[in-house]
Amino acid sequence: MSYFKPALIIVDLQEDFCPPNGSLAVTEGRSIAPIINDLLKLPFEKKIATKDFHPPDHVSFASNHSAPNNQPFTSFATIPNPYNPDETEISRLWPVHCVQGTSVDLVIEKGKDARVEMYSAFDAPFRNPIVKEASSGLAQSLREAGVTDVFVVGLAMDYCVKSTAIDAVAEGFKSYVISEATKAVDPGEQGWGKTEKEFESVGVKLVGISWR
Ligand code: VGL
Ligand code: ZN
Repeated sequence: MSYFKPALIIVDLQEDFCPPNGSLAVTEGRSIAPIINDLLKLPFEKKIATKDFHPPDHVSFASNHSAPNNQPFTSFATIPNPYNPDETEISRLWPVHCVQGTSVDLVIEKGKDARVEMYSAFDAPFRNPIVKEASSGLAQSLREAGVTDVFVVGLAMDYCVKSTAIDAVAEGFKSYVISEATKAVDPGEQGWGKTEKEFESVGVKLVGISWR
């Protein structure tokens, strides 16, 4: 019996590696995104993504070295070999890219409990003991970080954005939804209109961004 159990590993498909604005944009890098979306439809046993996630003082950033050997793309530095502590290696220097804190720090998987619909990122267990095991731990991790106010954006305004923003209030945070950064599933009054009124009644503030 032969045995085949494939995994897919998607490496560093990140904005900083994509045109037009990535600091280390790979030519035509973004063009692979739809192909990878198709590959994700195939029955891989595991589908894994990596994320380049550097601290600001990372050794690979040309700007962390001194002139004249600090030209991104063309300069090299002698640095420890990560595979052998007794050796060094010559490593290429890059523009600052994929710095921690410049994209998402935490991804919350939600809707994981097969029995229940769960729109909220908080998986608010205080509302339904059934979902206690599914609790995302988001409120706890925000509190641990000292967060006081949450700004919610994304899709869809009248479902998951709404539930998340409302649960944030229930969890004791000041909660805002940024109007330019969300869209509703249902058109007009049914979607945006009703939701806006609900926000008003529970204390979620629908705010605009003034710099754009
Ligand atoms: C990468 C250069 C620097 C990569 C990451 O993901 O290929 N390249 N950091
Ligand atoms: Zn890197």
